[in-house]
Amino acid sequence: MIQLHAHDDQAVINNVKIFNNTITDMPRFPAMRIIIDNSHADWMSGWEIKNNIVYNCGYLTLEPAISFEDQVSPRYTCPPDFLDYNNINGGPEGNSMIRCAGTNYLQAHGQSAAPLFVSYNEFSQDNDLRLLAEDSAAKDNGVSLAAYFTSDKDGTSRPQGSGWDMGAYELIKDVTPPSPPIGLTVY
Ligand SMILES: [Ca+2]
Repeated sequence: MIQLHAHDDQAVINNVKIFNNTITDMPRFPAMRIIIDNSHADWMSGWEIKNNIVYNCGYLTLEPAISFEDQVSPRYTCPPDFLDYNNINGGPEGNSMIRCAGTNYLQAHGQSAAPLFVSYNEFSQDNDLRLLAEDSAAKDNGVSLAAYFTSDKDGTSRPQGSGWDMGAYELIKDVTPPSPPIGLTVY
């Protein structure tokens, strides 16, 4: 879980960037939880949360996948473009919602289908969370963050294919041509 908590009048949390993470298997808790209970109105200046995959986090209808909580009162609305291009799917037990001070928040360019990983079993330590070529949720659906970085967790340069992938790994296209047929008899 990524949790940030601003809890006194000196605490302002600005310019937080959460980019291209893959977060899985935290059912019953949000993958990201941001809490404010101070008096600053400008606490979210410069925030960007983009290109992340959040899968099987949150809890059914009860706990969102990403939660922004204002414990004083709902004094703000989430800015319209700071949280976008994320692939959020509830998976077996989780939730796909983003909640901002009690209101559900919809991304302009979000993806809600389940990402297809190379291997995945719930709670397994052996999962390979790279994308399968058949994936259509996260592959090529991200936004360019080249102003900040241009490679993935493995060092592969981004983008590959037609666009940035969501999540920690950029799918490397298989460009090897098929082998010629052998043993072929022409009649
Ligand atoms: Ca790509």
